Amino acid sequence: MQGTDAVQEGLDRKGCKEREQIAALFDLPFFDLLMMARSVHHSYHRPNEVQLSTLLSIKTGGCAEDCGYCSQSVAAESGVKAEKLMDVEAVISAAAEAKASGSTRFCMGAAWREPKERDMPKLLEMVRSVKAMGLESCMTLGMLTQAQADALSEAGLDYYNHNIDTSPEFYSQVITTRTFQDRLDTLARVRASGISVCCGGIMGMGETRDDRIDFLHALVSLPQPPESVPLNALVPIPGTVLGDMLAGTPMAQIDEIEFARTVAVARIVMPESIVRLSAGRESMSDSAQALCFLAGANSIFSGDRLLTTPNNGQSADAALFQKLGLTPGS
Ligand code: SAM
Ligand code: DTB
Ligand code: SF4
Repeated sequence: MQGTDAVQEGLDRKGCKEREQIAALFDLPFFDLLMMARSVHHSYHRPNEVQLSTLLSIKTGGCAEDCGYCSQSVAAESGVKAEKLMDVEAVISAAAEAKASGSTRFCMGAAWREPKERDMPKLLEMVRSVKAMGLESCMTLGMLTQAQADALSEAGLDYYNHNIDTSPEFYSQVITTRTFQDRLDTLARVRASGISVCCGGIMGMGETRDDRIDFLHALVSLPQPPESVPLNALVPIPGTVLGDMLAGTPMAQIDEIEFARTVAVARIVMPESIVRLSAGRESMSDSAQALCFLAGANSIFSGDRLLTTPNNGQSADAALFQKLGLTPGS
């Protein structure tokens, strides 16, 4: 194990795109890693601000993909019913509520392998309406063609969320219906369209430390790092492959210190990115969340729901922010 000075020197010399440097960060004593991450965080961000995003599932369930963690896959027996794409008016009223509750970004998620051409006009209208309300817009709709990415960009979409989810090596144990390369291809189209990239993954799916290193290495190896990096802790949903496999085996899920460690390494290797402490906060203690904020997480999903699972809710988050002296950021 190298000491902090040697790791810092390696970073200064070789940058943080080398796998070896990322592995060395993971190996640091926890408090040294936190100190380093906090120092990076102070240099690049307002240290006590946490940005709030609100999620809305605009098209729930019935998805043809087989992502092992997801309640919305047709392969899951989670009880989530397939619904059709929401109307623009209903999306606008949810966005108004999100804005009133202090969110600055509204993220619309659809359970699709990819959007159909017939859905595009409605999706573009949603983007324009959310933008007109003074909110940042984000969508996550699955794979995109270049023409679809360009049309969303033209409509004013600020961010597109498309996760690599895990390491290239572990990926095929989680999803078989589309490849890691498919994800990279969509990310390249999003980047080419001028939309900012939101890309991260899930911890606690049974992956190893090496997978977490390779996952972060894949993110920093993109032609440009994502502007926004959601780090999710697996929400084990009964009826999903991973939910059923991991139910009752808490050890298989991510250890809170290891999760905070992953946040800290992400903060150091992607200093300018927003790192979002995403799904999984409901099962985390206040202290575990505080560690993640200390490690450099500076965004959360606010509100009672994520897509199909519960989230901490506004009053719990307000109380936590009060305890920690955090303020909602822009
Ligand atoms: N269908 C689109 C797609 O997969 O690109 C968008 C929605 S999908 C639900 C967005 C992301 O949410 C996934 O890539 C995954 O990282 C995360 N996610 C889904 N279910 C989760 C769960 N049970 N626990 C943690 N994260 C989850
Ligand atoms: C992301 O990385 N996490 C969000 C968002 N992108 C779309 C989704 C979390 C979903 C958690 C499980 C659910 O509510 O179904
Ligand atoms: Fe479909 Fe997205 Fe769920 Fe995968 S994560 S099953 S693509 S909704």
